[in-house]
Amino acid sequence: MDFLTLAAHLLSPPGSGIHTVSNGKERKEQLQKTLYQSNQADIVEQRWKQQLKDQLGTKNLALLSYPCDTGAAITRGSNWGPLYLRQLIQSKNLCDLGDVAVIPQLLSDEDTSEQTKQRIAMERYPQELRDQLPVAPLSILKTIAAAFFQDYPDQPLLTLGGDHSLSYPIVHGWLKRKKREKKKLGILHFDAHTDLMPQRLGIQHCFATWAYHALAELHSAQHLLQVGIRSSAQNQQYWQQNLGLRQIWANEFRHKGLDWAQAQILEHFEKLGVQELYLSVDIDALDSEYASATGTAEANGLFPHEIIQILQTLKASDLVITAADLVEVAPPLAKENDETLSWAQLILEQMIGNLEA
Ligand SMILES: [Mn+2]
Repeated sequence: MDFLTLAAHLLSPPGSGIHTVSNGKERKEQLQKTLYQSNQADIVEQRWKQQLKDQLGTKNLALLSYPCDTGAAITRGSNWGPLYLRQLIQSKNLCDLGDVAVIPQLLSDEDTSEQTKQRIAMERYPQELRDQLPVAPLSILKTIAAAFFQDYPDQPLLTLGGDHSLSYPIVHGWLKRKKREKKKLGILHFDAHTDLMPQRLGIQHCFATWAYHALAELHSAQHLLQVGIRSSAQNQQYWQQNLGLRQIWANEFRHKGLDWAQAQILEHFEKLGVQELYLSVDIDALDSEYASATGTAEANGLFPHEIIQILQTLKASDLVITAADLVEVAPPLAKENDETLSWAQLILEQMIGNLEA
């Protein structure tokens, strides 16, 4: 099935991915008024689909929202990330793919019973497509991402999360399509955590495992570079020796400085001959002083300007970022005078600057 056909069944207009009837609908209506000058469902749907048709296949940045945190644990709330972040993006000429239409009690189809899948398909999909379409959020994302990169390989994609589990399905689709062009590919990953577990409590695909699964699909483990790590059951040596990837931990970053870190990142990817990068930014890479509205905030992290400057340096280099995500921003966890969203906005603007041609 092509992307547009899938989008009609698996995505919904920006803001509508969290099913709200009365509670919590104000922000959705506000966003849709801003984007489509209406909050009437049928008009919003019509204008969203028209814009999609006009913008798909151009070089305009495609934006996908994943309003789901079922893949997280500890403290939730990042399902509201996209609705808040979308409102902060000023950039014109976006190709807004909309929201993954989320059933918040589910994660992956493989973890969902046949009975449940059938019941949801009956509710959501036309009869002829019921046994073909996924129902759980991560599985929907995997199908959508694969179709997007297949149909529009030259259009950059930014995904707003949501919890970090979203990165694997996107990276999977990105790698699969780009490998066909024999491109040399790498992943740059900012995070306080490694996300390198093969599984967590028996769940294969969740926020703590995405990088492990992405690693297996890269040309070699060295093609994944993690920056900002500081909360891990194992030390740096363990990860680098056992899995073979490259990490820059937050303490080393602080000790040796931003200029050192920038040079390391550039040199590392250049030495491998990497041409295109996937960028994943977990907001908890930032020090908890700057990012407390997130599920697992950690002290002693990076400063916003450090991430921004690294991205500016990349922009000036030959390394091109063609897909990216910003994850784990959880607005409901914000305390009084919290500035997480302002810092996230600054980083997001730089990310968009990197992705736009
Ligand atoms: Mn993470």
